[in-house]
Amino acid sequence: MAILDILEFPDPQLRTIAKPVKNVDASIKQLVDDMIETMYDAEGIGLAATQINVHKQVIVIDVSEERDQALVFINPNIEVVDAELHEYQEGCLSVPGYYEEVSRPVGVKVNALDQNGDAFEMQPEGLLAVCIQHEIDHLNGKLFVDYLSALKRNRIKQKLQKERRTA
Ligand code: QAP
Ligand code: CO
Repeated sequence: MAILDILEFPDPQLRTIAKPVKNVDASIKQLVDDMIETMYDAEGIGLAATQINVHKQVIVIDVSEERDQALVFINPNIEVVDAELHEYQEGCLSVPGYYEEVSRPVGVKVNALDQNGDAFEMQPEGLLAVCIQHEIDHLNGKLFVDYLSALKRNRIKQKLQKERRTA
């Protein structure tokens, strides 16, 4: 297992569109294990492969209190089943230290493969529904700051760049 480096906004690699996984083979299982370890190390609830500069459709999420219920989504497909919007204060391991309200549909249905390559479907609720939408956005090169005003987004960008210069 390995802890991987997480790209930070506004790294242009975060805009890369991830490709579907053709075979859930040993290298993908290794990637999933490393992503789970990286997510726990960073104290995150979700991580997309895009964030570690691997442009494959792989996501790991754990919204459990005990941090022992990692979920794996390979080649996820999402469908909105309840378009009513809810606001949630989101953060992102690629935008450390910043949290802002984002509106997303409350009800989604997700189809994906698990780490064994087996297909499954789920209708997540609450935080899990928010998180899966946030992580699928990463696979499409999108960040939660894209939902904010340009003013807010640029302010966050400048502060992050300044923090890195003086770190
Ligand atoms: C996405 O984000 C998410 O700023 C996952 O200093 C977040 O795990 C979806 C984190 C909230 C829905 C709601 C952020 C850790 C973790 C930080 C994360 C930080 C340390 C973010
Ligand atoms: Co994120």
